[in-house]
Amino acid sequence: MLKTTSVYTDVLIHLLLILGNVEGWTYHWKDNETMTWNETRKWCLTEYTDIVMVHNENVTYFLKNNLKEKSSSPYYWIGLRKIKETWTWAANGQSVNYENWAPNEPNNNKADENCVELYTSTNNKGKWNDDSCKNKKHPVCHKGKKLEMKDALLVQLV
Ligand SMILES: *[C@@H]1O[C@H](CO)[C@@H](O)[C@H](O)[C@H]1NC(C)=O
Ligand SMILES: *[C@@H]1O[C@H](CO)[C@@H](O)[C@H](O)[C@H]1NC(C)=O
Ligand SMILES: *[C@@H]1O[C@H](CO)[C@@H](O)[C@H](O)[C@H]1NC(C)=O
Ligand SMILES: [Ca+2]
Repeated sequence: MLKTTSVYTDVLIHLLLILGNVEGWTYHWKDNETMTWNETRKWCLTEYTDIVMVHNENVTYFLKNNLKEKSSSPYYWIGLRKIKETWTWAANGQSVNYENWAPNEPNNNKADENCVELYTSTNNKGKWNDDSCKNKKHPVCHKGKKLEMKDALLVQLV
């Protein structure tokens, strides 16, 4: 009985992670492929809703806890890039108000850093860095479908 319960709990936790969501958005990424920022956006628009918007601490918290921890590049692209010197979210065209830069970033190295990655290293997990849009990193998308926790439970019972 104890064993069954623990397996059940395990499966449940796993499902909740897969279907994990923040305010109705679900998050989707690839750990085994890398793309430029433009390719990432294209892939997200095709497969999901858009390249991920990290517009508050709850999204940061979710990504910090679910993306794969890495000790070095490549990390993950997020949906923020510079348009006419303003950091702008691709998904809604709005400029940033919540920001979560790593120390000494954005530094616009070589005057060619117009896209933003999210670090998943131990020291800077969840922090942002501006980088060249041409570099290849893992994509993170979001999907706008409303998904409540009770729906996650329903899926498991089916
Ligand atoms: C990455 O993983 C996905 C899901 O497991 C798989 O469908 C895809 O073929 C993999 N891609 C590569 C390049 O290995
Ligand atoms: C990305 O796409 C935009 C708009 O389609 C284009 O203006 C820009 O040059 C592209 N950037 C790179 C690095 O390919
Ligand atoms: C983060 O989530 C908590 C709990 O759901 C909520 O109370 C809070 O308003 C959220 N914060 C933001 C900035 O949306
Ligand atoms: Ca930088």
